[in-house]
Amino acid sequence: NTDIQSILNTLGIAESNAAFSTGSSWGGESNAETLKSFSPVDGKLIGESKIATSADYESIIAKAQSAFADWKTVPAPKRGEIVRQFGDALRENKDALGTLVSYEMGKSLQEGFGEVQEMIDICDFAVGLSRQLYGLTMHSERPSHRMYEQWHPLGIVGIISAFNFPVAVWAWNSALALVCGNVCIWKPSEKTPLTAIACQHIIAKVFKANDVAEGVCNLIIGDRSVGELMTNDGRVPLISATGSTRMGKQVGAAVGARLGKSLLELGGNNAIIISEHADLDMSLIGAVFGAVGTAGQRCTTTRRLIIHESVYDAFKEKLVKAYDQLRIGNPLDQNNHVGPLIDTDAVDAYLDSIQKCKAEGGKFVVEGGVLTGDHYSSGCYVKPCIAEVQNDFKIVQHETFAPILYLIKYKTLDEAIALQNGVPQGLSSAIMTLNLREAEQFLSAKGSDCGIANVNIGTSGAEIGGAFGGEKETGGGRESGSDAWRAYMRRQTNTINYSNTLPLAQGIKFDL
Ligand code: UN1
Repeated sequence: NTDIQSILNTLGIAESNAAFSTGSSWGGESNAETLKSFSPVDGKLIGESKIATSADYESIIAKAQSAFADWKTVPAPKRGEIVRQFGDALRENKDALGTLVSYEMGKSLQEGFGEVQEMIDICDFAVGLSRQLYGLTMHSERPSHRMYEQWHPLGIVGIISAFNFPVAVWAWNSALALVCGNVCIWKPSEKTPLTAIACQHIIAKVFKANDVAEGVCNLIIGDRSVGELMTNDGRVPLISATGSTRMGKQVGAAVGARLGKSLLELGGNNAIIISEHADLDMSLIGAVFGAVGTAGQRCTTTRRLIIHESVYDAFKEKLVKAYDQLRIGNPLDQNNHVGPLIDTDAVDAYLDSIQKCKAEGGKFVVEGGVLTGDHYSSGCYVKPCIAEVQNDFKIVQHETFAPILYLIKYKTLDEAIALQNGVPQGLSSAIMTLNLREAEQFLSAKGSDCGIANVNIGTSGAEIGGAFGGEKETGGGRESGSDAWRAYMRRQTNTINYSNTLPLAQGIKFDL
């Protein structure tokens, strides 16, 4: 743990116990309550921070508003230059930040580094984007007229992120929001405040070195009441929220009631179809990483395998053997495959889902359970498990954020696609097949109904270059690559008349 202490020092966590930060200035009312961050790795208290009050929130909004007044006038490529330097600062801090992600959240060290890599990649993407925020030009129906559209910044973007990707999701949102000319207020998950504070230190240094106004990126620590201040606030035109479908419905309703914009990234119930034409060895890696990576706590985690009857038994046998070899333990030890769940509430939800699955008739081919003993003293380590189920079980229709994998058998591809689509969520999906007809049908309009559909790749581990998000109860938002930047801007249509008359559109005559 001396290592962890030196990492906390490197990242500047040790000296901050604040409820909020506007760029480089940290604050919070002195009587504020504190939020404690315990590591799921060993159960130890890592640090604590104050919880923001509504007065703190008001001072953040004021700083953000005044920062926006300057930032929106900075040319986009110059904003891109700041984001480029932020990417470099992340490169310098990759080891420290990735390790803290692993320790505070519990994902494996490699995945912690991978998460910081996603942040670096989105910065690179945003830098290029800063010279490409293209609008279209149109032909006017009137002579000597020109029409075109421009994209302008929105203002304050409120970012609500989840514990499972405690830093990358903020970076996807803020890197794009910043080059688009917005300012951000970030409310991280109350389960992972320290990684957020580390990120704020990193970006604040870049701002300071460039004389960028405080308040371009703001951090506000708190529970859901702090999130509610933002979702109900007309001064925050866009709320980008990642989390459960339950949370998203509340956020969407609150933001919708004031006709604000929301970008929602909610639950998944992702399946891989394993066809009779699949390469089973490849499928095994995709399925097992998808199901147990991040201890089943990604929104893209593989929750269901829909397996052709002719390969069902053979594949099940491979899975059982693979699960037997999984090493569960301290995620900072690179020999382990699976780390802990985020907290003991998550362990209870996992146990409850196993019970419910059994009650509905699920048959476990790999049993679950909570691990005990010296190495598991946090009480957050569980065994990844596998159950044979029917797709219409209530528990199978529900996203449990834990490593529980469901097996379902199919006969025809049409049936497999119907099963894959037959859940309320629509985030990620995949088919394992070497058959072109099957692959193309899966990707066609009568195929997967998800925002992400892969062939011979599992459901998790999307690259940042594509638009990330899903349909139905996943919320419909798209973040990260492609043209997801448009969600962070407002479109303005401009028509310019350079003639010496004023012709009206649609041929309307209006003479005085
Ligand atoms: C999430 O789980 O909220 O595609 C994001 C993936 C990662 C991002 C997951 N790149 O699995």
